[in-house]
Amino acid sequence: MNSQPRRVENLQTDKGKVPVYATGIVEQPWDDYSPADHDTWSKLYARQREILPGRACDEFLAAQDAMGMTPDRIPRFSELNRVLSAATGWTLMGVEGLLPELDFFDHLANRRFPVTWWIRRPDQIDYIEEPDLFHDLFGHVPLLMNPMFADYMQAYGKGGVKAHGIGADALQHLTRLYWYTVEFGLIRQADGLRIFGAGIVSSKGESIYALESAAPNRIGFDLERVMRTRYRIDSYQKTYFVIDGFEQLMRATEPDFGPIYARLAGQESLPAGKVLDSDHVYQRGTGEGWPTDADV
Ligand code: HBI
Ligand code: FE
Repeated sequence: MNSQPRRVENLQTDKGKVPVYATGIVEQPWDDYSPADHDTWSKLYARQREILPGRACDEFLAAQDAMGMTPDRIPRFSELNRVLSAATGWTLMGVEGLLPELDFFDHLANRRFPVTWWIRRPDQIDYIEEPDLFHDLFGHVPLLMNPMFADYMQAYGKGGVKAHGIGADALQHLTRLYWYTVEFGLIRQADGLRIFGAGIVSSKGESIYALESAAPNRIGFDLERVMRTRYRIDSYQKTYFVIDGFEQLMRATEPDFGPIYARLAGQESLPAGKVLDSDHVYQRGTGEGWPTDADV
């Protein structure tokens, strides 16, 4: 489908110029995808599946195979939903793009994952700023087949709805938890560190960088440490956090976050590249190539 989504051009908001997408749920226009769209999916799928064995965690690879994603063309959400809803009760729904946070949290809280219906153009194959169908479907969706991760994502959504009611600081702290786990998380396996974050598994460059580069820090996951830590939007991460397993994520979201937000309110946010004496350090990065501009 060559027509790009209805994108309300960069509105001036209190956060400066941000791309604001027309929100709303859309049926996947599967018959309208062009041959170029299917070819982009197929190229990206093959390229990632070429480099992910040995890099992505076992659960991710097993789940992607169990879902029966079609490598040669864009999968139909309706077909994936049959398998996914039977496995963990999650369903996919098509959206135009980034949703307002409360909408997004509410969908997660009800086991609905929003998937962008359009895929990047061929000339964007190596990088696209906003999440497209490949990022969401290839990156985020497979792990929703894993019961522990599926529970974590729903708990995160419920927490997000609550945090939205508390205020911006709570939301900022919770967004960092999403960023350093769901998007850019690493996990420890018996045979080494592996990737589970969607932002990494959907990117060739970062799939290699996150595990093999000497530049970034790799630090053991600690909930409040993560929630204090700024991050990068437009470059590879300066720090990757490593969970011991999905149970650790589940346990982390069990307590009421109220007291945690209260504690965090009195603490400085940490620069993305900082290492604390209290950190469990897998790698203290060299910092080579780190951007010098401000972290988010
Ligand atoms: N909307 N469709 C979509 N997908 C996301 O991943 C997403 C979003 N809106 C907000 C958002 N992510 C982030 O702010 C999360 O940290 C909440
Ligand atoms: Fe994402």
